[in-house]
Amino acid sequence: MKKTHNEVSKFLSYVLRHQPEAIGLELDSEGWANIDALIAGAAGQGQSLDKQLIEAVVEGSDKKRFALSEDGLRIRAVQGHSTAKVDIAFTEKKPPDILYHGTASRFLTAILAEGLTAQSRQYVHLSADREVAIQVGQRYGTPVVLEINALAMFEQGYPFYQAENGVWLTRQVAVEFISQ
Ligand code: HQG
Repeated sequence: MKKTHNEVSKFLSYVLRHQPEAIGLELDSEGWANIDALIAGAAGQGQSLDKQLIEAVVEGSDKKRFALSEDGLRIRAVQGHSTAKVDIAFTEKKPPDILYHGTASRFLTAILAEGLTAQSRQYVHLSADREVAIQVGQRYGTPVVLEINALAMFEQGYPFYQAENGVWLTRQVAVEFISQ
């Protein structure tokens, strides 16, 4: 049966952010994979993909999760990695005064005790848009939006980065920079 774009997007997130070895795929340190190798690796797991479908999913991705190389031969996830194989050289960027982090109410006690940590990913993910943060928090339960004093953090020497799709990244956020 033909896969939906959502199914393909989830599969691409899985192999390009988390488990490339699940299909024997090589990612370079910038996260790039050869598209033909991805298609061949997926086929080996009974997952039928073709280049046109992959391109349509990249183009249609609501959060612009993926990027194609200029020559069209390679693909990567632009953020969200947990695999240690990838270490994207993001450029440091001065953040706005406030950034938002959406989480679930059940995580609040731990977050207000130890701060935000990257959990299984490489970075804590932040958004300039409160609405986006609500949607992110909804994935895990009753959403709560935390306000992060990003500029104050930056001015105290904590680096911030912005992925190609606009998502803000930092390694961790100490409790003193978090308010509800
Ligand atoms: C929470 C999606 C307990 C944190 C989104 C979050 C995002 C803690 C969860 C991107 C904690 C980790 C990332 C602590 C943090 N104690 N819980 N000390 N510190 N947490 O999925 O930010 O659709 O790894 O609040 O749009 O939810 O995949 O991170 O709830 O941009 O493209 O631990 O994923 O994008 O969850 O989401 P995640 P996230 P995609």
